[in-house]
Amino acid sequence: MEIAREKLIDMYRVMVRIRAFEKKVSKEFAAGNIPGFLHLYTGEEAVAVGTCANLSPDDYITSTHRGHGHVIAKGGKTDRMMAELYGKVAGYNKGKGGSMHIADMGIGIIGAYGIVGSGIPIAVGAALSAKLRKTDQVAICFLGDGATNTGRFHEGVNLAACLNLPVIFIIENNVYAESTRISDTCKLANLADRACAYGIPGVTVEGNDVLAVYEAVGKAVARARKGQGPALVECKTYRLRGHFEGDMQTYKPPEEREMWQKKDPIPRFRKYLIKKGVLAEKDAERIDQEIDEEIENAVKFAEESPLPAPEEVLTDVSA
Ligand SMILES: Cc1ncc(C[n+]2csc(CCOP(=O)(O)OP(=O)(O)O)c2C)c(N)n1
Ligand SMILES: [Mg+2]
Repeated sequence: MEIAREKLIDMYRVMVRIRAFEKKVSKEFAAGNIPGFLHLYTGEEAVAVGTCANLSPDDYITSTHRGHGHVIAKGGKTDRMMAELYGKVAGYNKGKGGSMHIADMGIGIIGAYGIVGSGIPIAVGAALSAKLRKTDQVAICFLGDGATNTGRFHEGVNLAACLNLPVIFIIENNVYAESTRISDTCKLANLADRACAYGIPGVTVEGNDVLAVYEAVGKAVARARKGQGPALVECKTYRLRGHFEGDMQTYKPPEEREMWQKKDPIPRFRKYLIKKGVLAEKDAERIDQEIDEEIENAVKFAEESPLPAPEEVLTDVSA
């Protein structure tokens, strides 16, 4: 597969941006500067980046409680995201949604959902809309291994299959749902095998290899754009941090953590790009520095924005 040099470099840059954003957020959260709850995507960046590198701005994604990576990979701006996490007016949801609910309709991010599996029917609905409007848009549904055990998964994937909708389900199999191993709640070695219950293609890829993800999702997207219906791509990955920030992770065997640390997708891709002559060491360092500056500016942007006025508490909410 031939991928343009600029595209490869951009994929690296976006992975670094996700990592740097979350590293900063983790620090600011620990210092008490960010309210609420945080679920970091650290270690899983190749999944969002390899997937979204196949999309255009008017394609749709739905995201999860672990959504920073999806939003950044789809083109979300780190300053408005940071402001949202700080609960400030300049944030994507005017500071009222926080880490788990970032949306930007203008670039197809039709929501992140804290209720496990609830992005599934929404992505299916977006794909139905694209089909009825006869566009070539696709909808990507990011979901966790745990979410495949919800009723919404069965209903959503089955409906998408029966209506032949342009939606791709990206299962981020990071081994755990909170502290529960997927092997304790599902007897399949590969979650992609669930696809055959719905009569759609399913493939398992190494989720820490951004190019493997890019290629597998690319095939699924091409099929969907041609009207050939949904597909499922399972990306085997690992969250290098806890379920939430503050999780002691006592349920993870140390050897498992060590093994996955060695498979960190970012150093792995960087090494590949340098070896292939796509990137020189000093170019990679420059990208890392530029991203660090961007994230520092994002924090400044968030700090300078006001909190929402108290009288705004009941606007933009529904009940
Ligand atoms: C319907 C529902 N049940 C339980 C929870 C609590 N909860 C939040 S995240 C999570 C685990 C989800 O695991 P997985 O789908 O594998 O996603 P991951 O956190 O690993 O990215 C649970 C049980 C919830 N948010 N929604
Ligand atoms: Mg999981």
